[in-house]
Amino acid sequence: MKMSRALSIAGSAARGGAGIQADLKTFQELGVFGMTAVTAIVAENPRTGQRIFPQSIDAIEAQVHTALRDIGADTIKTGMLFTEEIITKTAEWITDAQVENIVVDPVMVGKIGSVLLEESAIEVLKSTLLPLATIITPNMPEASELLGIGPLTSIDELKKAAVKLHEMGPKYVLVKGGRLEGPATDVLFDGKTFYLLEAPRIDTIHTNGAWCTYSAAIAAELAKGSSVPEAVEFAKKFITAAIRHAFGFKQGVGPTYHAAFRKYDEIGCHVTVEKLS
Ligand code: PXL
Repeated sequence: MKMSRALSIAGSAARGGAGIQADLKTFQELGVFGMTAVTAIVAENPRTGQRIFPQSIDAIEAQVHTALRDIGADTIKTGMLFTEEIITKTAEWITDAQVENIVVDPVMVGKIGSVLLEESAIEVLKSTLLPLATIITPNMPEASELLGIGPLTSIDELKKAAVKLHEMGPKYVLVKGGRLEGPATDVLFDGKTFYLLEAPRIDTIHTNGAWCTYSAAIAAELAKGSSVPEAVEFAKKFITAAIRHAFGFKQGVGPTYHAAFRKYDEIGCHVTVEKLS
């Protein structure tokens, strides 16, 4: 049996719903062999404030090299990279690795406000990592931040942002539009064609890890050989189910449920295709 493989270079989210933990759970759900290189450990404590423990470049590099040398990868996904130096090195490792699919989730701020990327690192992210990506998956605030513009407020603005982000060099751009009113609509753009992916809005506050999980599902489907539009359409169904069956545990914004798609139902996602005029 051929086993597809995905390596996540990202932060560890101690609560288990986001970051490396979301990636591994999602890869497992989708039948992909998951590997990790932990860039930083995030253990948020509302009483003592944010605690982020970045790992040394040596430690991150050792993880990347072990995984790629001994197992190999069909997809590399990046999440929380935190510093300029980690981004620069990650771009070098990705260039050397010659892996087929590169998913760059330009993680900046977590659902509960954790700062997951230093502000000074944004320019380096744009110049080194985005051009290497098969697909980048910003949410609306991340898209605004990358473009240095104000908040996006409509599908039309999401499309314009996708066009500008595409000029930074990735093959595909997915702007995750979950924060607009109405159905949860995302815009995928490949330089010529827009794909608008629409799913029902789920009324819940428990969406911790939703962005990571969505991008991880894309990474897994690409590893198995799907095209980018196929992978994104499947991932949209996967994340919609994960949000619908999310958990409120003891406190705060609870995690999405990574196994929901397999366990419960297939929630439809409507895709509209438009050519750039
Ligand atoms: O969901 C964004 C995210 C990414 N990576 C790590 C996180 C979070 C949010 O909490 O902790 C490590």
